[in-house]
Amino acid sequence: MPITQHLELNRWIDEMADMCQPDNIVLIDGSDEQKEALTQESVVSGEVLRLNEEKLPGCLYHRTAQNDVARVEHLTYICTELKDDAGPNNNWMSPAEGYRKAGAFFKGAMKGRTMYVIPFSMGPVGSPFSKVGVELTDSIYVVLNMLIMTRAGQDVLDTLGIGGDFTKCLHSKADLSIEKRLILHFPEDNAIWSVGSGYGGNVLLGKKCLALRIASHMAHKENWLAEHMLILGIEKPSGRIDYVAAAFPSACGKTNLAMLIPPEGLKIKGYRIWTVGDDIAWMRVDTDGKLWAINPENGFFGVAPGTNTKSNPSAVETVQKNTIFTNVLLNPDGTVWWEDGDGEPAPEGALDWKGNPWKPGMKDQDGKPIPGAHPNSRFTAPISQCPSHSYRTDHHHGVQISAIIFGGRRAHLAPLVYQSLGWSHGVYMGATMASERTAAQYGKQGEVRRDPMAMLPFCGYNLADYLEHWLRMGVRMRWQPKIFHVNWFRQDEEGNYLWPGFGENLRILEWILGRCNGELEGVKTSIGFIPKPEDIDMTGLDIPEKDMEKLFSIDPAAWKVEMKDIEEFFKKFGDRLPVSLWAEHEALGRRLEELGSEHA
Ligand code: GTP
Ligand code: SPV
Ligand code: MN
Repeated sequence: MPITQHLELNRWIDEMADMCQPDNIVLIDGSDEQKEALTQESVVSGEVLRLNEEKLPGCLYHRTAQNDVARVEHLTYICTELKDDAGPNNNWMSPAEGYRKAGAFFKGAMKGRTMYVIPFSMGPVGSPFSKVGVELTDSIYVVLNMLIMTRAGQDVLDTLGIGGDFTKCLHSKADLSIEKRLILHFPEDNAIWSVGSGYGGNVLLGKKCLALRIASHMAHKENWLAEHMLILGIEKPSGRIDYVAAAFPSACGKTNLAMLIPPEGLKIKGYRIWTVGDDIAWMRVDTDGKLWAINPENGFFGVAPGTNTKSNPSAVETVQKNTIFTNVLLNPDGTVWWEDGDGEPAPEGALDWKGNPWKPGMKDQDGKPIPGAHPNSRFTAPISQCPSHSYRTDHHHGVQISAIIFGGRRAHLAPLVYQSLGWSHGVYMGATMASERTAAQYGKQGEVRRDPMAMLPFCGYNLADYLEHWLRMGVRMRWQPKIFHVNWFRQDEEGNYLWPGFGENLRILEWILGRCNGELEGVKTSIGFIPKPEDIDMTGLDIPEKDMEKLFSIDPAAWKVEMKDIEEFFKKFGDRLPVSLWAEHEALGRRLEELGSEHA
């Protein structure tokens, strides 16, 4: 019997099964019974462990291979016929070479294993904003994660009917060797091939691969935006909710901002926060000329270290049940622990993310502390378990966006917040974003790299065309969201953060909304508008005035150095980079000459 009613899907499954040679093929229907049976099977095989049923009901524990703990940007490719269509921002292979190289690794890779067929929807099932994918995988861990992160199962197949479009997503762990690892995207074929990894961003193909790399390509053609952005709503006691979308690079605070808890000092104002999404936004200009956004995901794949009842109480509450923990420390009582989390790890019998006995304060041969949890250890949890989750997450049409916020980790240079002078200056601000590298990807930590709109690793086509697309999208809107840049990570001379961050960031969001709603005047500087000091509500927060000044100081000399680096970056894209971005660049240079010193 054919596995589904969809002719092309059946044909493709057969073809992939011929190549991968699984022992059998199982369709994921989305039922609780099947999920429980698969969980039990993976517990028996040791792929996952069940955690303490009393303290963490329904929770699972998983360790990845030690060489497989983050996205691998150097093994991630965009395979288009023309190299220029992938752009200097992507690794490139021709589709023929991609299929050949990865095909060799897929060949027979599922022998002795089951191939699971996961039909999933990014976005509410059946919404015209949503896209369907089908992932074939030999990993139950992937299935269990996809069941949380996406809407998956029979009802997705039902909407697909016998001929609907879907993204063909093929994944095999193969032998998990890094030499045979490739994450390939074929935007022209609407296909993804991922082999040799078992880590989240490389294998949960609905997430970065489909919802950003493939979707950004689709969005370019279909006139919408697929972005690495959180979405959050801020409700005033009057009942009005304003929504913002914010792009920060990986491990730079999206999950935290999306679940923000108002700080003590602002409680009296009665704000309520609604979490719509923490990682990805799909945004469209509707017939009203406004920008509307949905979160295509259904769960969080969040960074564990640093998550505690003080920094992010909503995340802590979210992960108390039905959560998969990956690469954290395992306590002997079947609970979990990570650095800067809550509680103490048990002194005896705790096992670190590698499975080795671990005690606080352990050091390696070079005297470096051995972490109990990997710095990129993660939790996978349903959005619906978040105490601030928005009922709008299931709305096919999403929410209307008032402000777009860009940001990164900058120890120096970028002020706490500033606003663009207009849409194209805002696109320039996003295009010139930079951030210090984190543990979410392989490479040297801490190094500043340019990461336009936090999309450098995720833009599935030439980034110059992407920036042009952003400029054009602005023209399509009759009502443009205002654009801002924030930096929660500015440091003093001793390397201490000047701004407390987390819940306190609401003070900055408040200013942003005040600007959007025309209630507040800004101070015009060479780089954009900054707040009048009295316009940031500092009730209950004691920061010395000189630190606040440092947080907003603009150093024209440092900005000129920055501009040189931006220039080098822009030049990589040659003639394809929109001229109006060069014009913005020159205008900034002129403003720094004219105004810079006044505000230094
Ligand atoms: P991805 O899931 O990789 O896309 O990351 P993310 O952007 O969602 O990052 P997340 O919110 O998980 O934050 C990552 C790290 O940044 C955590 O260690 C947080 O503790 C830290 N962090 C988040 N917000 C702030 C802040 O406002 N200030 C400071 N100093 N640190 C923060
Ligand atoms: C990121 O690295 O930006 C993530 C985690 O959100 S992953 O899904 O691994 O890409
Ligand atoms: Mn992310």
